Amino acid sequence: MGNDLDVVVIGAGFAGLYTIHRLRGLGFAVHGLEAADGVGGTWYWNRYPGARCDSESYYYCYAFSRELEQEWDWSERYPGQAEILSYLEHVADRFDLRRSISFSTTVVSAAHDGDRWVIDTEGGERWTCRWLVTAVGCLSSANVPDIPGLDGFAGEWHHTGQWPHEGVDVTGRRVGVVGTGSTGIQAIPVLAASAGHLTVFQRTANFSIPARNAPLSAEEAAGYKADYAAIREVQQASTNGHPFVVSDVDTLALPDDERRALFERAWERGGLRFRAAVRDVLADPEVNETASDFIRSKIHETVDDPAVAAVLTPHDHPFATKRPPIDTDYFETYNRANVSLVDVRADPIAQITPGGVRLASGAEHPLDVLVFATGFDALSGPLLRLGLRGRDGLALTEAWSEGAATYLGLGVAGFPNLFTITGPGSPSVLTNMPTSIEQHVDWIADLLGHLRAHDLDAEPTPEAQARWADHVREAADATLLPQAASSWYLGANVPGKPRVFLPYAGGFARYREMCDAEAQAGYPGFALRARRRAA
Ligand code: NA7
Repeated sequence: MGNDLDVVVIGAGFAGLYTIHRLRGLGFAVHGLEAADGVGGTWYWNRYPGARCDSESYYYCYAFSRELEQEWDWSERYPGQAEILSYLEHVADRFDLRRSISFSTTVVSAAHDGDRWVIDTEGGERWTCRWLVTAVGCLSSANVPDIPGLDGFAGEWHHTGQWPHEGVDVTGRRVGVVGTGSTGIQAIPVLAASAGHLTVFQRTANFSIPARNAPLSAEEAAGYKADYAAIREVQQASTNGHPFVVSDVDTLALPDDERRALFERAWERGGLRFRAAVRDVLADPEVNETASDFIRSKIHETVDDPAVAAVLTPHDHPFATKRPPIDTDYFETYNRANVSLVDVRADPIAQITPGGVRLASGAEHPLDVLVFATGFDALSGPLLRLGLRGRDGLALTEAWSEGAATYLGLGVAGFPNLFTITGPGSPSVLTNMPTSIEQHVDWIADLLGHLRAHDLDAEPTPEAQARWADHVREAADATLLPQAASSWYLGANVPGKPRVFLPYAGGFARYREMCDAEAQAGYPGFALRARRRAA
């Protein structure tokens, strides 16, 4: 097939693997380029202690193959990193995908030459294709804070998203963790169990719900397998791509004891489903406050030292307006003698010294290992670092200088024949990712079939893109989500990043219907042009 293809797919995680499978099945000459030396994407890189998915295993998986659904056995309620990676490796083998992927191949630039995409790699290879599909993930561009002195740190430091494959032995060592998002909240209890001393540097106290992870019994697994048709139907009709419906209970109408009992049941069941225990949790501030208050009371019940509990208690954003973590013994960990909590909102990190962390007050925290659980340049970051150039040399960095803008999260005006799986402006991180990914890939596959049949090129029109940007903003503004001022949904975690609400908050089912309507109407939001060939 050589290096000239119909389609190049960048990335070999959940999105890239399915794209290759789907497009190959439609007879496209398709090839994947992957920076890592294996498949897995997020689950290849995020090998930090405690790394686990917050979606439950029976639906954090592909739905495109009934056979795959029945063959694969998950061992726990929430799948751990190693198990998800094995699953994706199995998928790559089962569908014979590896022969269509070049590993250890990092894309450094991709430019449209008026006819084709020309893609250059770090290793000096060049690939060309008619259609370029990015499957680079939403959370793959690590955000390491620019703290003075890091280069001179005498111990070892790691970002959780680039964790060494051989692991990090923290036994008996003084470990610091910066960050208490989903990642920090997963890693902290596991690190604390073997570290000599663990110091957590917290900037924002976070709401967290117990995951209640447990082995999956044979009966549970068989029940899910027997029920898959119904499970998938609920997912497709849902707001978040999860197989449960949001309760219709109006908490405000309940007497205090009944409301408390309702939240207690949701707390005992655990997981992201807590959000669905009552209606309007993300729409009505009063409803949200009942949930927020309940979680605050749980923190105070769980943490022995009231002063530590107070620092751990979130007060600056409503519950679930930042991505709500789920945990295993997170708040309990602060009762251990070898764990201390440092409030870096009150006393910020000023410097990393050779021996540890120094705060603005001058307080020193000696460390052997420093862990940055500081998140990612989300959604737009992975696309911006690809060195994309569209029509007439337009750089994506320039096109997005005021913030990321797409049509449906699937394409960018000025970038012909480029399709972005779970790009900014799609529901992506607000949903169960495999569900969104499959919907995107299927939609793109249909569009590519149409373009091939009619020999067309496609790119979103600026008008459609502007309308979509307005709609994404309106959808976010109809919720409490924009109230979390420091959220990565808004780009607020990366210094200098424009503040634009990045994911589409209008719900997966509604989004899917809009995508279907776009296709049925003949893609009116795209300029479809008879194919131009370079002279
Ligand atoms: P997040 O959710 O972005 O969390 C990052 C954490 O790191 C958060 O607590 C931040 O505090 C903190 N942070 C970031 N920079 C700093 C500096 N400079 N100093 C102190 N603290 C800092 O990333 P995660 O990896 O936990 O989760 C990402 C997603 O992965 C997750 O939501 C799931 O979808 C999977 P802040 O809140 O900004 O004050």
